[in-house]
Amino acid sequence: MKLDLYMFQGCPFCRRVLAAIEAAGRTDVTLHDIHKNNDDRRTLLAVGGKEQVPCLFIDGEPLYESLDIIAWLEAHPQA
Ligand SMILES: N[C@@H](CCC(=O)N[C@@H](CS)C(=O)NCC(=O)O)C(=O)O
Repeated sequence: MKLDLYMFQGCPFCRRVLAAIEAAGRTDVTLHDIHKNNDDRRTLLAVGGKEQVPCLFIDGEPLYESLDIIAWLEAHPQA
């Protein structure tokens, strides 16, 4: 399963998700900082339909809302 987290560093909701990823010791989530990479920002808008972060792409399917993302990650621990 391919996991891509669209985020930016100053976003408190992103930090909440990042803290959960770190606490779980996950290494299977690729980070995409939309403030550092314009292609990532464009991809988020094109696929997700809005620039809101955090957004977790699960095999290319966007999931918004930090608490929903954390709940999904907890329900799907790294193999
Ligand atoms: N309820 C959302 C709030 C996310 C949010 O407000 N993110 C801000 C950045 S800190 C954002 O992306 N704002 C721009 C937008 O919503 O288009 C969550 O918990 O993930």
